[in-house]
Amino acid sequence: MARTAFITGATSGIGEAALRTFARAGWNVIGTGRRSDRLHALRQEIGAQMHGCVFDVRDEAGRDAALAALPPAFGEIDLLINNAGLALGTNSADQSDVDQWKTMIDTNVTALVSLTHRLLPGLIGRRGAIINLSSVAGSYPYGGGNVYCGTKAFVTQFSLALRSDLHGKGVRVTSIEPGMVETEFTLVRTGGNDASSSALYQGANPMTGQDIANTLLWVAQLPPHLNINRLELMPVSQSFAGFQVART
Ligand code: NDP
Ligand code: 8X3
Repeated sequence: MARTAFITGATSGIGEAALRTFARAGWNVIGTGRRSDRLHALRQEIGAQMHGCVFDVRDEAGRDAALAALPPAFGEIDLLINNAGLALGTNSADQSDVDQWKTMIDTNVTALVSLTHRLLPGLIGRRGAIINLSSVAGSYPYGGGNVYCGTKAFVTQFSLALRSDLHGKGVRVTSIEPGMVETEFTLVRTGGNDASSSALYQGANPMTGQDIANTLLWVAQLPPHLNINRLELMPVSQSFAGFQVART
């Protein structure tokens, strides 16, 4: 019987590529997002193997209504991919908008833990798996990253701590930590600034949503006795820079 993956943030970027990739590999896929037109188009493309759920991940009532309405063929979730997330702004902390900070925390942290908690009993029952989209931003701080970096550090550590709590229960948990992936991420982060999004990726040969989707599928289809705890990926063009020193 086909396994079922629940993929949040499937209307764009990594999640959208994952939806197609898992469906092609024979999984039943549930894709979520706020943009119903995109989910509708994906359903048309992928067919009966896909079910779309339109809700804002921060809206628990909307999420639970969507879960309660899952068709029977999609009711038993084997894999949760917590992918929906965003960065807002690149200003230094003192110049940042606190409402943007709260939106990142509500989306990347609160909604992620709430959905995980909601699906955990079923995942334990089915000896399923959870893959969380963290980021290199969770390990390497950078100027203007402030709360986004903080949310991703949370996602990584939450993933590792979940592994401890799930000890002996046969549930796999993985933190995926990509560097630069060309998606709508920078468009969202800059409030729709096409030019600055294109400039960031220009000539960088960044990773693609498909690169990450292939990795997600590989992790998900490993033999059940094998757990990837965390996995960091970067394009070859991206690497590390040094510390900064403010001199008087
Ligand atoms: P995109 O902006 O292309 O996709 C983000 C997805 O998240 C969309 O499908 C969007 O759907 C969904 N989403 C965002 N907010 C909400 C919300 N409140 N409710 C429901 N869905 C929401 O970005 P990526 O594909 O790049 O990002 C996916 C994940 O990967 C994120 O967690 C991001 O932090 C992480 N990541 C990205 C990297 C990159 O360089 N791109 C690198 C490392 C990690 P909709 O708008 O329709 O609701
Ligand atoms: C996205 C990667 O470096 O823009 O998480 O924060 S980065």
